[in-house]
Amino acid sequence: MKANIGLIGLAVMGQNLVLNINDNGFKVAVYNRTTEKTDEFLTGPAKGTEIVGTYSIEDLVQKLETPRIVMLMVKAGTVVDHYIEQLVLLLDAGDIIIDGGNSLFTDTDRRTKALKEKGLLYIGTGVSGGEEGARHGPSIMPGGHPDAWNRVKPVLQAISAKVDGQPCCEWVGYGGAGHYVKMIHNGIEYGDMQIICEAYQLMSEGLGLSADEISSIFAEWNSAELSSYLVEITANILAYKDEDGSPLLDKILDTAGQKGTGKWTGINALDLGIPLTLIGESVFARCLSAMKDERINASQKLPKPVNRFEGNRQEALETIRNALYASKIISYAQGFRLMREAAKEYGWTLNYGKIALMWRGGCIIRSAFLNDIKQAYDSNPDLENLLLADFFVDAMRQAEPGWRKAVILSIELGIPAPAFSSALAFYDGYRTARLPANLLQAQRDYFGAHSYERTDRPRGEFFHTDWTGHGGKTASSTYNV
Ligand code: NBP
Repeated sequence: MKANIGLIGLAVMGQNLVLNINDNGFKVAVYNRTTEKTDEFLTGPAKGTEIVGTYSIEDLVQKLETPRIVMLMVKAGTVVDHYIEQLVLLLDAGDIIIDGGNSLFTDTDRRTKALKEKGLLYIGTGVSGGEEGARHGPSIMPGGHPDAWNRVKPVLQAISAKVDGQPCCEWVGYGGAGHYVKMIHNGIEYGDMQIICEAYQLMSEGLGLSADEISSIFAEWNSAELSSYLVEITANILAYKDEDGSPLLDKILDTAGQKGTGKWTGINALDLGIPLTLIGESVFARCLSAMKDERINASQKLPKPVNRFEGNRQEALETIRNALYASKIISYAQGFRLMREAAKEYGWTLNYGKIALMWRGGCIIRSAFLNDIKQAYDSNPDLENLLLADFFVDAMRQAEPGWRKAVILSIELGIPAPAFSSALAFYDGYRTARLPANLLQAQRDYFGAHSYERTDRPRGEFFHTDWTGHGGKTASSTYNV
């Protein structure tokens, strides 16, 4: 009997997805560049299963039923192109290639179009949930050639996580749409992690709480509106002891790594002109953390405020909880706003409620809060911004006073809270009808004759002033970048 699907790439994600697909009653053939890994997999985790090993791409393709489905679970970038080039020579029209790695959405767009020319159907799908998710049910965000969807839907929905019986896997849109939504997911993941880290530092350095005390606080927060996988694992991490009985966390070097999806999200936001401040700050916070030696040097030369926390701890904890919740709302509002702009720019019809549902289970950012987002979009699919949904208007109203106090506390104590504070600055800007950009436009016109619009004249009419009395009358073009 031929295999239903072939999978290339037997690292952590590939191996676990294959076992998951096998558990769901589909026969899988596998291939990996390093053949020892294939052998180790077949004699180890895959022992006793129906999984078939192959040692060449030709053999893998021959072992598949037609029309064929080949899934790539390899390092993003040129490795994906390398495998596509080989597969194109072996596959027939109507066969499907799925890239389940973290590919850049513009690469997926390019590949979808190029393979369509050759009669092949390409899917670029986000897969989130790490090792555990891949094994027991990840969140899956497929996009690409729509004709491939009905054929791969039974497999992808079967292996995905389920929430209230619904699969966390739905068709996202044409070309790079699936990988785009996965990129935004990862950006939001960066943001969620950063705000949790800021809460942790305020509690440890600011309020002087121990790792065990902070662990209990996160565990308690995990039972209400902040309930999420990342808060849950944070409580576990803080409670984890090294061999000598002290918290392992205290011994972990404070330099963060990154693989690029947060950076891509920030770059895309800059390209589309959408403020994505919280994710941007989260990427920069990782960059700053990596400048360890420079920071050590600066810590000896640049004195910190001598202020100490002297208030009521319980009240301060409540303000930090407010800051975490409000900042999280800002981050998701910014991320969904960026998706809305991308849909317009790239011609996609994105279903934001379904995206929230896909993220509700299986993935790293899964949280109770995504239900509230889904409900907001269910009641108004054209919602311009999550911050304008009644539920979030109320939530922000309640959290704002505490959030402001937590930011003030961080400033007074000299503890960095870039995501908490920039989110608050964004919020204050977003709900301000008149910003100081009038002065900015005047400055641009003064030095560069860039012209400005007037509040007492219709929009679209541009004026230039000779501010010094010795400038010319010629204005610059009024294009916006
Ligand atoms: P990796 O991202 O580490 O990729 C390992 C796979 O790529 C192996 O099969 C490896 O083959 C193959 N590979 C490499 Br590396 N260079 C190659 C080359 N030059 N030619 C052929 N094959 C090559 O594995 P992963 O962490 O399982 O992730 C797989 C994909 O899923 C990535 O795109 C990743 O970004 C994405 N992802 C990862 C996670 C996660 O939590 N790890 C979560 C979600 C998505 P070899 O065995 O011969 O070296």
